[in-house]
Amino acid sequence: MSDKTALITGITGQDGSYLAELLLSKGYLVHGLIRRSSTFTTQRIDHLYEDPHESDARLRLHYGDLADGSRIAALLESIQPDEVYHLAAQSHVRVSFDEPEFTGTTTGLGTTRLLEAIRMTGLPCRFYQASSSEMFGTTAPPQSESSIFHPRSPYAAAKVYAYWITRNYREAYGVHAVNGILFNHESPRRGETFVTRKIAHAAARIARGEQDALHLGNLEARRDWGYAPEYVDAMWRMLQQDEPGDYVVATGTSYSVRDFLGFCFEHAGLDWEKHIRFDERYLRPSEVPDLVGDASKAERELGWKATVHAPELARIMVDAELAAVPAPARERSLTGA
Ligand code: NAP
Ligand code: G4F
Repeated sequence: MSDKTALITGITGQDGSYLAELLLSKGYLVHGLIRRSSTFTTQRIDHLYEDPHESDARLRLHYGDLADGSRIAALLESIQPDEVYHLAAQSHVRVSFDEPEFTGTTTGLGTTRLLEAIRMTGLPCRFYQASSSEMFGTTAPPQSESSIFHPRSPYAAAKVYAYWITRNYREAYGVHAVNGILFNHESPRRGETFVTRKIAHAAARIARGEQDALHLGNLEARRDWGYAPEYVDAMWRMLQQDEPGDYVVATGTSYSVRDFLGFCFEHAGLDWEKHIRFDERYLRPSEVPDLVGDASKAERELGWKATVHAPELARIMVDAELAAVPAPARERSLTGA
């Protein structure tokens, strides 16, 4: 068991919740940064809750926001983490076209605020940056650590900036900072407006007779979809290396949105073609057509390899939706996300 201390930004998100579970299971003291909100946002980590009045609580939450550099520095000073996993971001590509400036200041500059706080406090902590396969954009697959970036959205442009500022703090100041270039990874905890969760949720509702149609955009885009719990293990492995580096994390297989629809609806006993409607509001001004990762460096150096691929992932996600208490339709058609 480890006696290390970690700080996770984005602990209330999909990846943050799985990473918190993983680190707690390894004996870490886990601190999480959460945003103040008028309603609770901790649903994904409620099962990990420990009474903060108990002195041996291993999970501790702190209010803070990526826009607030002085708060981040004060937290680092008091927590003194050995490892910082920076996962917080405005993470929705389609939304980033509506909110490009906000996406830049959180997804891009948020990384600088954390790295600068590490530099100013002089902490010898290790730093993980949640980089993204979106950075490759239109670069032809398979994409690896040496592939060229061609960002196709404000989100991807912000992630390219964050990738390079992470490398810069490594080269300029010797910070043990790594980029995990993760391809799409999904789970039953995936945000409800990402396409896999949207499809799995609708398939379960249609199977139960609670709705009839699902509106989607581009069905031809291809993604390399993996299983989120496996991907947070790769993050941890990266920070255990003696030398910091950058790693692609992916399954190496790609399927179209149309394929994923087929996997989910077939598993729910449905013919997807009877239920899908096109809605142009879900199209992006510029699209990323085809992502397939080459994760051979991660396999070689981290001993990491994906085992769950899209067909099994679809079954996991639909089963979780079918087992869940029926919930309202979650398609946010007013927003186009
Ligand atoms: P997610 O579910 O959208 O979670 C994002 C997290 O960031 C949430 O905890 C959110 O808090 C927090 N956050 C957003 N803005 C913030 C702010 N201004 N200050 C503080 N916290 C803020 O994302 P995810 O799927 O877990 O992804 C984790 C990271 O990996 C993100 O950086 C994402 O861009 C990146 N990534 C994801 C994938 C993927 O396929 N999932 C692939 C590559 C890279 P609230 O709960 O309050 O909203
Ligand atoms: O599920 P998506 O919204 O994920 P996207 O854009 O690939 O981004 C996700 O993965 C990135 C890694 O490559 C992360 F960095 C990022 O944070 C996020 O987690 O869309 C997947 C594909 C797109 O091509 C989109 O155009 O599905 C297509 N799509 C078709 N109809 C739709 C819809 N996407 C959404 N969200 N909603 C639709 O109705």
